[in-house]
Amino acid sequence: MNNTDLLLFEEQLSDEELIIQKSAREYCQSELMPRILEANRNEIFDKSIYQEMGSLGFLGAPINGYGCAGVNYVSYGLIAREIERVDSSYRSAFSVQTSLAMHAIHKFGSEEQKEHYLPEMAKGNLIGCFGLTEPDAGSDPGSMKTNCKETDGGYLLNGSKTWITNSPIADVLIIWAKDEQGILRGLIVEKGAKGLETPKLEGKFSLRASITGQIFMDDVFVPSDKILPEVSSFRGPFSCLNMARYGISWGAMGAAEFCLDAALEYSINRDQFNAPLASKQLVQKRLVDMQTDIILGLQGSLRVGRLIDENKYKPEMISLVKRNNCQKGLDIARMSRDIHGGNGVSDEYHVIRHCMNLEAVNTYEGTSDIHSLILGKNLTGIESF
Ligand code: TGC
Ligand code: FAD
Repeated sequence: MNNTDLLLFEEQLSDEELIIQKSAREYCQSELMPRILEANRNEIFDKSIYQEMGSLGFLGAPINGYGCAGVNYVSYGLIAREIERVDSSYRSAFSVQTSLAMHAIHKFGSEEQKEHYLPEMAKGNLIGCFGLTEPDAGSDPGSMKTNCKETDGGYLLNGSKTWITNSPIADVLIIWAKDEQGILRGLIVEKGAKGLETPKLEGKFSLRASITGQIFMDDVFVPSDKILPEVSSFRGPFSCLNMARYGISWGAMGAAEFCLDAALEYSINRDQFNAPLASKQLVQKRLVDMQTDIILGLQGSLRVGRLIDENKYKPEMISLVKRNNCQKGLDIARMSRDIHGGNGVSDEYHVIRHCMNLEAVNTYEGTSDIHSLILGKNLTGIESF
């Protein structure tokens, strides 16, 4: 038993899960960690990361067939945790491709759509994005204005989306829009379509190694065979969000683990008042608070993952771990930054980057407050959105 794995987390993993965890950790530490400082400073997202992740079977990992690995949801969570131990931007890239874009096509697409898009997306040759949020419809996507009207051979799509991960570099855009009857539709729009613009959002001081943009659609023609045939309500995008939110609950703990390890090492090695910082009771309490929240947060995600794998999950379980782990992850990152003193605001120590990232992670995929309200509705039976 080591000092950090007090509840023997790893004993609960199968041999296959341990192998996946090990290979994910090795790739992330050897290939992603050396790139992140410059990528974060200069807002670089290196598209070849998608092909690297594809070659390791990470993209669309829980999907069976279509060139995907077909692993369980616990393994998917373990991959998210390892990626976000390096940076939330890279986990965002993994989540959007796997759980939002590929999952939407796999769950709601036609056989032709699956065969056409999924193998190339699994290899990282086609990059996906997921357009739900609009300038006036964030927490309340039901009030979206983006619409599609039937025309000869397909639909004409009009509207705008904002805060969309990957939109400026996406080849395959999953767009959510209401039709003339007010029914929600999922449409696959391809890069280069006439009337489509995807500008980058500038000035983002969180997830700087992820590219985020807007989507403007002016009479974009979408042929009938690019409509996702199995979606006709918000159950569609929310089902994708369930899986992405679950992955985030693991990822936030990966970032938190990095921050705890950094705070531990720093406080053991830094002397003030003739003794290591780690010898001070105040510092030890903070380190132990961090450790406790990580151990319990990982147990929560593991339990939800097992329930997803047994097909026994409810969305509220996912809200519980997304909300808890993101909030705790952010608190841990801030504590670690404080323990690092002045050095804590230097990106060379990496914890300020995790603080900045976890601000956005706490907000996207349903803000902390929205998950409180989902859980509040479940507890009281009273809706309060
Ligand atoms: P409501 O009336 O409750 O439900 C409408 C329909 O949806 C169904 N539903 C769900 N189905 C599956 N899973 C869930 N979690 C579901 N939640 C609701 C529901 O059963 C109903 O189905 P049907 O067939 O009967 O019509 O919907 P509402 O409009 O009252 O919304 C409730 C609320 C507030 C919970 C919802 O709007 C919400 O979750 N808001 C948060 C928005 C959000 O999470 N946006 C995320 C955008 S994507 C993103 O952030 C990507 S970041 C990516 C990255 O870089 O990692
Ligand atoms: P608002 O909904 O305006 O909320 C503002 C504040 O009000 C929050 O604190 C919120 O909790 C609170 N609030 C809202 N409603 C209530 C209520 N009923 N009661 C109490 N408090 C309330 N979206 C996509 O579709 N695809 C993406 O790929 C994507 N990527 C993103 C990447 C980044 C970096 C970021 C920051 C966002 C991304 N988003 C994406 C958008 C994200 O999902 C939204 O920002 C999020 O859902 C919140 O919406 P909003 O920003 O409009 O905030």
